[in-house]
Amino acid sequence: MKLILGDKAYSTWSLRPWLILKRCGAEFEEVMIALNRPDTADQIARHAPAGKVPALEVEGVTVWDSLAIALWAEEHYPHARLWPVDPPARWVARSVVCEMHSAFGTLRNDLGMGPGHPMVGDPGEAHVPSDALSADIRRMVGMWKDAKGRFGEAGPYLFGDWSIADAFFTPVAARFRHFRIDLAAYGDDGTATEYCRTLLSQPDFLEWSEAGLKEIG
Ligand SMILES: N[C@@H](CCC(=O)N[C@@H](CS)C(=O)NCC(=O)O)C(=O)O
Repeated sequence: MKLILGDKAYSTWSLRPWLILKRCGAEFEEVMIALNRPDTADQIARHAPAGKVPALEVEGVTVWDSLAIALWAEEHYPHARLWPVDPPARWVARSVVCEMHSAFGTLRNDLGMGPGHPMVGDPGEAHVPSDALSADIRRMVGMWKDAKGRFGEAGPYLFGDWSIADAFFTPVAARFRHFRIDLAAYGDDGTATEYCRTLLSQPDFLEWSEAGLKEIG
Protein backbone atom coordinates (compact mmCIF):
# COMPACT_ATOMS: atom_id res chain seq x y z
CA MET A 1 0.00 0.00 0.00
CA LYS A 2 1.37 3.39 -1.03
CA LEU A 3 0.33 6.84 0.16
CA ILE A 4 1.16 9.50 -2.42
CA LEU A 5 1.91 12.72 -0.56
CA GLY A 6 3.06 16.29 -1.08
CA ASP A 7 5.87 17.85 0.95
CA LYS A 8 5.37 17.48 4.69
CA ALA A 9 6.22 21.14 5.20
CA TYR A 10 3.37 22.31 3.00
CA SER A 11 0.81 19.69 2.04
CA THR A 12 -1.99 20.14 4.51
CA TRP A 13 -4.33 17.80 2.64
CA SER A 14 -1.70 15.03 2.71
CA LEU A 15 -1.35 15.33 6.47
CA ARG A 16 -4.95 14.19 7.01
CA PRO A 17 -4.73 10.62 5.63
CA TRP A 18 -1.20 10.23 6.93
CA LEU A 19 -2.42 10.88 10.49
CA ILE A 20 -5.36 8.52 9.95
CA LEU A 21 -3.24 5.65 8.60
CA LYS A 22 -0.80 6.09 11.48
CA ARG A 23 -3.67 5.93 13.95
CA CYS A 24 -4.87 2.69 12.29
CA GLY A 25 -1.41 1.13 12.68
CA ALA A 26 -1.35 0.63 8.89
CA GLU A 27 1.88 -0.33 7.16
CA PHE A 28 2.32 1.89 4.15
CA GLU A 29 5.01 3.19 1.87
CA GLU A 30 5.24 6.94 1.33
CA VAL A 31 5.74 8.35 -2.15
CA MET A 32 6.65 11.98 -1.75
CA ILE A 33 6.03 14.43 -4.58
CA ALA A 34 7.57 17.87 -4.25
CA LEU A 35 4.92 20.56 -4.77
CA ASN A 36 5.52 23.92 -6.44
CA ARG A 37 8.02 22.53 -8.95
CA PRO A 38 7.84 22.64 -12.76
CA ASP A 39 7.36 18.85 -12.90
CA THR A 40 4.87 18.58 -10.00
CA ALA A 41 1.82 18.10 -12.24
CA ASP A 42 3.57 15.39 -14.29
CA GLN A 43 4.72 13.58 -11.15
CA ILE A 44 1.24 13.64 -9.60
CA ALA A 45 -0.39 12.54 -12.87
CA ARG A 46 1.62 9.31 -12.72
CA HIS A 47 -0.38 8.36 -9.61
CA ALA A 48 -3.53 10.40 -9.16
CA PRO A 49 -6.22 10.87 -11.84
CA ALA A 50 -7.47 14.16 -10.40
CA GLY A 51 -3.97 15.66 -10.45
CA LYS A 52 -3.88 16.24 -6.70
CA VAL A 53 -2.31 14.61 -3.69
CA PRO A 54 -3.01 12.75 -1.47
CA ALA A 55 -3.88 9.45 -3.13
CA LEU A 56 -3.71 5.90 -1.85
CA GLU A 57 -2.66 2.97 -4.04
CA VAL A 58 -4.09 -0.21 -2.59
CA GLU A 59 -5.14 -3.60 -3.94
CA GLY A 60 -4.65 -2.44 -7.54
CA VAL A 61 -6.88 0.59 -7.12
CA THR A 62 -6.18 4.27 -6.53
CA VAL A 63 -8.30 6.01 -3.91
CA TRP A 64 -7.93 9.76 -4.22
CA ASP A 65 -8.96 12.70 -2.06
CA SER A 66 -8.28 12.94 1.67
CA LEU A 67 -11.92 12.30 2.62
CA ALA A 68 -12.22 9.22 0.39
CA ILE A 69 -9.02 7.84 1.95
CA ALA A 70 -10.40 8.53 5.44
CA LEU A 71 -13.56 6.57 4.57
CA TRP A 72 -11.50 3.76 3.09
CA ALA A 73 -9.54 3.59 6.35
CA GLU A 74 -12.74 3.52 8.41
CA GLU A 75 -13.86 0.50 6.40
CA HIS A 76 -10.54 -1.34 6.65
CA TYR A 77 -9.63 -0.61 10.26
CA PRO A 78 -12.87 -0.76 12.28
CA HIS A 79 -10.86 -1.47 15.45
CA ALA A 80 -9.26 1.98 15.13
CA ARG A 81 -12.63 3.64 15.88
CA LEU A 82 -12.02 6.55 13.58
CA TRP A 83 -15.44 8.07 14.31
CA PRO A 84 -17.00 8.60 17.76
CA VAL A 85 -18.88 5.55 19.01
CA ASP A 86 -21.88 7.49 20.32
CA PRO A 87 -24.27 8.02 17.36
CA PRO A 88 -25.13 11.74 17.90
CA ALA A 89 -21.42 12.54 18.35
CA ARG A 90 -20.66 10.54 15.19
CA TRP A 91 -23.28 12.41 13.17
CA VAL A 92 -21.87 15.76 14.26
CA ALA A 93 -18.28 14.59 13.70
CA ARG A 94 -19.18 13.72 10.12
CA SER A 95 -20.87 17.09 9.73
CA VAL A 96 -17.83 19.08 10.85
CA VAL A 97 -15.55 17.00 8.62
CA CYS A 98 -17.81 17.57 5.62
CA GLU A 99 -17.99 21.29 6.40
CA MET A 100 -14.21 21.43 6.60
CA HIS A 101 -13.95 19.63 3.29
CA SER A 102 -16.53 21.68 1.40
CA ALA A 103 -16.28 25.16 2.93
CA PHE A 104 -13.63 27.45 4.51
CA GLY A 105 -12.30 28.42 1.08
CA THR A 106 -11.11 31.82 2.29
CA LEU A 107 -9.29 30.29 5.22
CA ARG A 108 -7.53 27.83 2.93
CA ASN A 109 -6.59 30.51 0.38
CA ASP A 110 -5.60 33.33 2.71
CA LEU A 111 -3.75 31.13 5.19
CA GLY A 112 -2.20 29.02 2.44
CA MET A 113 0.84 26.87 3.09
CA GLY A 114 3.71 26.91 0.60
CA PRO A 115 7.29 28.18 0.27
CA GLY A 116 7.86 30.70 3.06
CA HIS A 117 4.74 29.45 4.85
CA PRO A 118 5.41 25.97 6.24
CA MET A 119 2.98 24.27 8.59
CA VAL A 120 5.90 23.09 10.70
CA GLY A 121 8.37 24.98 12.88
CA ASP A 122 8.08 28.38 14.49
CA PRO A 123 5.26 30.78 13.65
CA GLY A 124 5.81 33.21 10.80
CA GLU A 125 4.69 36.83 10.59
CA ALA A 126 1.25 37.74 11.86
CA HIS A 127 -1.46 37.83 9.20
CA VAL A 128 -4.15 40.51 9.33
CA PRO A 129 -7.39 38.76 8.32
CA SER A 130 -9.88 40.24 5.85
CA ASP A 131 -13.57 40.35 6.80
CA ALA A 132 -14.18 37.12 4.87
CA LEU A 133 -11.32 35.36 6.63
CA SER A 134 -12.48 36.69 10.01
CA ALA A 135 -15.88 35.14 9.32
CA ASP A 136 -14.26 31.77 8.55
CA ILE A 137 -12.17 31.92 11.74
CA ARG A 138 -15.21 32.83 13.82
CA ARG A 139 -17.14 29.92 12.36
CA MET A 140 -14.26 27.53 13.07
CA VAL A 141 -13.96 28.73 16.67
CA GLY A 142 -17.73 28.48 17.16
CA MET A 143 -17.91 25.03 15.57
CA TRP A 144 -15.09 23.71 17.77
CA LYS A 145 -16.61 25.21 20.92
CA ASP A 146 -19.99 23.64 20.16
CA ALA A 147 -18.58 20.18 19.36
CA LYS A 148 -16.17 20.15 22.27
CA GLY A 149 -18.83 21.38 24.71
CA ARG A 150 -21.46 18.85 23.65
CA PHE A 151 -19.35 15.78 22.85
CA GLY A 152 -15.72 16.29 23.83
CA GLU A 153 -15.72 16.27 27.62
CA ALA A 154 -14.24 12.78 27.99
CA GLY A 155 -10.88 13.44 26.36
CA PRO A 156 -8.57 16.09 24.88
CA TYR A 157 -9.80 15.83 21.29
CA LEU A 158 -12.84 17.40 19.65
CA PHE A 159 -15.07 14.41 20.37
CA GLY A 160 -13.10 13.15 23.37
CA ASP A 161 -11.09 10.36 21.75
CA TRP A 162 -9.08 11.08 18.59
CA SER A 163 -11.20 10.87 15.42
CA ILE A 164 -11.13 11.71 11.73
CA ALA A 165 -12.29 15.20 12.74
CA ASP A 166 -8.95 15.76 14.48
CA ALA A 167 -7.08 14.67 11.36
CA PHE A 168 -9.02 17.25 9.38
CA PHE A 169 -8.41 20.05 11.87
CA THR A 170 -4.71 19.49 12.58
CA PRO A 171 -3.73 21.39 9.41
CA VAL A 172 -6.04 24.24 10.49
CA ALA A 173 -4.28 24.44 13.85
CA ALA A 174 -0.95 24.56 12.00
CA ARG A 175 -2.22 27.39 9.79
CA PHE A 176 -3.40 29.37 12.83
CA ARG A 177 -0.02 28.86 14.48
CA HIS A 178 2.00 29.85 11.42
CA PHE A 179 -0.05 32.99 10.75
CA ARG A 180 -0.25 33.89 14.46
CA ILE A 181 -4.03 34.04 14.57
CA ASP A 182 -5.16 35.04 18.05
CA LEU A 183 -8.35 33.02 18.39
CA ALA A 184 -9.49 35.04 21.41
CA ALA A 185 -10.20 37.88 18.96
CA TYR A 186 -12.70 35.60 17.20
CA GLY A 187 -14.80 34.55 20.16
CA ASP A 188 -12.59 31.85 21.64
CA ASP A 189 -13.10 31.28 25.35
CA GLY A 190 -9.88 29.20 25.46
CA THR A 191 -11.42 26.02 24.06
CA ALA A 192 -10.14 26.50 20.50
CA THR A 193 -6.67 27.64 21.60
CA GLU A 194 -6.32 24.64 23.87
CA TYR A 195 -7.62 22.32 21.15
CA CYS A 196 -4.99 23.66 18.70
CA ARG A 197 -2.29 23.07 21.33
CA THR A 198 -3.48 19.49 21.75
CA LEU A 199 -3.42 18.80 18.00
CA LEU A 200 0.01 20.32 17.50
CA SER A 201 1.56 18.36 20.36
CA GLN A 202 0.12 15.00 19.28
CA PRO A 203 3.04 12.55 18.73
CA ASP A 204 2.16 11.63 15.13
CA PHE A 205 1.99 15.30 14.17
CA LEU A 206 5.37 15.87 15.86
CA GLU A 207 6.85 13.05 13.75
CA TRP A 208 5.39 14.63 10.61
CA SER A 209 6.75 18.06 11.67
CA GLU A 210 10.24 16.72 12.21
CA ALA A 211 10.27 15.29 8.69
CA GLY A 212 8.85 18.56 7.32
CA LEU A 213 11.55 20.59 9.05
CA LYS A 214 14.23 18.35 7.52
CA GLU A 215 12.74 18.97 4.05
CA ILE A 216 13.12 22.71 4.37
CA GLY A 217 16.49 22.47 6.17
N1 LIG B 1 -9.71 17.66 -2.36
C1 LIG B 1 -8.40 17.25 -2.27
C2 LIG B 1 -7.51 18.48 -2.39
C3 LIG B 1 -6.10 18.09 -2.62
C4 LIG B 1 -5.20 19.24 -2.96
O1 LIG B 1 -5.60 20.41 -3.25
N2 LIG B 1 -3.88 18.92 -2.92
C5 LIG B 1 -2.85 19.86 -3.25
C6 LIG B 1 -1.67 19.74 -2.28
S1 LIG B 1 -2.05 20.05 -0.60
C7 LIG B 1 -2.23 19.48 -4.59
O2 LIG B 1 -2.22 18.33 -4.97
N3 LIG B 1 -1.63 20.44 -5.27
C8 LIG B 1 -0.86 20.17 -6.41
C9 LIG B 1 -1.24 20.98 -7.58
O3 LIG B 1 -2.34 21.54 -7.59
O4 LIG B 1 -0.41 21.02 -8.51
C10 LIG B 1 -8.13 16.40 -1.02
O5 LIG B 1 -8.63 16.72 0.06
O6 LIG B 1 -7.46 15.39 -1.13
